[in-house]
This record gives sequence, C-alpha cells and structure tokens, in this order.
Amino acid sequence: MKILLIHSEEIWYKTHKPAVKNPPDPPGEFQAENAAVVFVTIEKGDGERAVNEASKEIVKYAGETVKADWIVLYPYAHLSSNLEKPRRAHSILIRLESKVRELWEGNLHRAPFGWYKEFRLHGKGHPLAELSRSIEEQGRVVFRVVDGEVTVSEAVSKGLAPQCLARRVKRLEGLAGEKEELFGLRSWNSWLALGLVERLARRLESLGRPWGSLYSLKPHIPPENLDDIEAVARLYSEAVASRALRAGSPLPSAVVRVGVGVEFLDDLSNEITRRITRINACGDPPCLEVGASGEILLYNSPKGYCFPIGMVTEGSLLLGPLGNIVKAVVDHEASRAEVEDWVPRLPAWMHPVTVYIIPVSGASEYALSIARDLAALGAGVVVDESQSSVGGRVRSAGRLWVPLVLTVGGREAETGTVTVRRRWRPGSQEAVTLGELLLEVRSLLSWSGVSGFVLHLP
Ligand code: A3T
Repeated sequence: MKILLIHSEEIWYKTHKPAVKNPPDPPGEFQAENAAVVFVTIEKGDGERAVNEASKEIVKYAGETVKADWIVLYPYAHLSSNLEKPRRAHSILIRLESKVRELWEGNLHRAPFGWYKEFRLHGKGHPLAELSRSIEEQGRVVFRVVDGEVTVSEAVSKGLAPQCLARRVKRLEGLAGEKEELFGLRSWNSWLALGLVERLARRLESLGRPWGSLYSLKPHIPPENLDDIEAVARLYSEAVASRALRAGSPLPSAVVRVGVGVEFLDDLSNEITRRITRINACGDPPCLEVGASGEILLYNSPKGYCFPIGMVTEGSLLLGPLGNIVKAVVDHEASRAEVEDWVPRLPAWMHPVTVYIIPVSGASEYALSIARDLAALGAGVVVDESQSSVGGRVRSAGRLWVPLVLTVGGREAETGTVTVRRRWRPGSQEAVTLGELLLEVRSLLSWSGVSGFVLHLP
C-alpha cells in the first residue's frame, strides 16, 4: 500500500465519469478545510497488516503531526505499478476507512472509488505538509507462475509447489518472525523441516524400499528421552504391523555395507554412521548386537542425547521417523562444522530451497524471470523482495542454509549475469552468466524428486 499525505488548506473534488465498470461507490462532490488528504494506492496482496499500519500512520499524521480537522481518504491508482484489482482494492479501502474511524475522533470522508475526478487541492506548504509512506504486507507469500500469481494453496494443488508448504502456510506467512532453530538451522519444525522430510521421503520412495512408509505413521518418540527402549521397539513394531509393510523384503547390500541405510546422504553418510548405536531391544538388559531382528538404530548426538532413526526387522531395515533422520543429519553436520570451523550444509537435493534471489534497485522482473527458469529445472527458488537490507536478506538465506544466494541489480540485468554466493565458499562471491548459473544448478540437482517452484516474498 502506498499513501501520500497532504496537509491541505482546502480540498474540493467532483466526480466526472466512471473509470471502472460499475463503480462500487456513487458519484459525488465534496469540500473541506484543514484536511489531511490521504491519496491511497492499494497494491497486490495488501491485507490486514497493511490496513492496520496505514490507519495508525494516517491518524498519527492527522492528529499529532498536523492537527487537521478532517481526514479525507482518496483512492488513487497512480502511486504504484503493482495495483490490486479494483474489487479487492475497494474492499481493502473500506477496511481502511473503518479502521481509521475506530482510531480517529475527528471528521472522516472517503472519496468515491472508480471515478475520474476533478479536484482542487491547496497544500499548506510547511515542512511536514507532504509525506509519503510505503506499507508492505510483510510476510505475504505469493507463488509466481508464468501467467500471474497464485496463492500457496493453489500452487500446491496445481503441483507447482511442494506439499510441505501447504501444510504450514500459516507459519510460512509468518516467515519473517520465525524463531525456532535446530542447531542454528532456522525454522525447524516448520515448512523447512517438512520440506527436508518430504524430499527425504521422495528419495526413499524412489529407491523402492518399504521404509519410506514409516515416516507417515509419525510414531511419537520423544527424541531426547530414550529410557524406555522397549516402548520404542513397541512403537516400531506397531508401525510395521499397522502398515503391513512387505515383510521379508531383503536388505539392500549397500545398506548392509554402511550399516544404517543412510548411504544416500552422500558424503555425510560415512561420517554419520559412526554416531549410530545399535541396541537390541529384545535382550535383557538391552544389549549391543548387530544385525539381529529387533535391533534399534540410535543416533548419538555429540551434544549428549540420542534418538532412534530405524529398526531392523526380519530381513528389512525400517528407517524412520524420517524427521529424526533429518534431525540427525542436521545435528551431525552442525556439530562437525562447529568443531572444524566451517559452514554447515545439507546435500543440495535434500534442501527444499536451492536458490535464494535478492533483487536490488528495481531488478524485480529480471529476478523473477531467472527464478522461473531455475524452477523449470526443478529448483525451489525464493525471491526475497522484503524491505530489509541486502545484508539482512543474505543472513536470512544463511539461516535457512540455502546452497546458492544470488543478488541481482541493474548492472546484472543489463549484462545478463548474477552475483552468486555459494554456501560452501563462505566469504566469497562471483559474477556468473545466466548460462553458467543454469548449468551449476542443474548439476547440483542431480536428483530432484519434487517439482520446482518460485516463492515470492514481496
Ligand atoms: C483514480 N483519482 O485514481 N488503488 C486505489 N484506487 C484504485 C485502485 C487501486 N489499486 N484500483 C482502482 N481513480 N482504483 C482517480 C483518477 O482521476 C480506483 C481509483 O478510484 C481510480 C479508479 O479506480 C481507476 O483506476 C483516475
């Protein structure tokens, strides 16, 4: 939402002819003195937050800053190139009017929407007589598709976005305020974690093993308290029974080799298996015994706690809950990075966001077109146009452990390049051409089990 506030000696207007089909307000003529005239442009996606912020600004300006007798809300479609459609713009304006009315005891008038108006305005000309404000609907989340915008749930239903986003749309919309962390990885337990689990599940499914099903049963196992190992074993057994998983499917040899079946976690796997303890719940007391049925795989965190990530049944290895496996990977990587002083990262295929794009100085269209090209390759892309500084947005991407962070501005748009920061090369950045970027992303995504998407944070 854009507002232009003008402290006026006098305002007068008269409607001429409709500027939209069937204007929602009747025509009229109006005149007032000592008015705070507020030209309002409603932008796409404006909602409750913009209405609340704008009404506070307006009432503060009229009441405290210039001490006006009137507030005149004047719909004006010329302050932005990102206009909301008339019907919705009108209803937002009505909400703005009623919010201002709640906060303001003086006179209030709203000019008719959807008309060409002749007007006369006499600005007072003192230093605070003219003021403009841009109010962002922070955290608004929009998916851009080739021919326009869709909401997150539409994007998911059309297969444009991963399922994990739909399940936590609410959380996603509060992205800016998200504080939860898992060992420095932001947004644990929210869309990011769900995205990691989702990708892990797809990967497992693509390997055609029975274990992929276990995660959906969500056995509730408190990750940090495993006093009752038999209860854990029971949970696994129930999970197995209730899902009628193919009993007796053979243990793939690769799994046997590394012991726990996380060999698909690329270079992390060999390291991570050193942290696995295997406990046979059938023993009394529970004992270490490799390869037997009933054996539970426990991940031991260097931070001193452990949680289960799988169980051996007759001839099969059940991996899960998948959330625990993701947690183990993150924990393992974060603690290794801490000790060896590097920046922790995840296998690129596992991360729901491959590329985070930060447009600067009006390179928005350029950024979105790159995003669409990357999404077509199967990459998850965030375009962050929030108002924070470039540094702030780079840090946001860092907290999400996004592999590639791009900044694009006027210079990049002119030369068809992007400036890229790679998570595995901290502290350095490089300009590359779009062609090079596409090749790099393609090789990062050697496996991609979900379709690409663009998440636009305006
Ligand atoms: C005018 N003053 O601008 N935000 C605000 N108003 C809008 C919007 C929007 N997104 N969309 C439509 N009229 N309108 C006049 C000029 O003299 C309204 C607004 O009243 C606008 C009219 O519809 C035509 O766009 C034209």
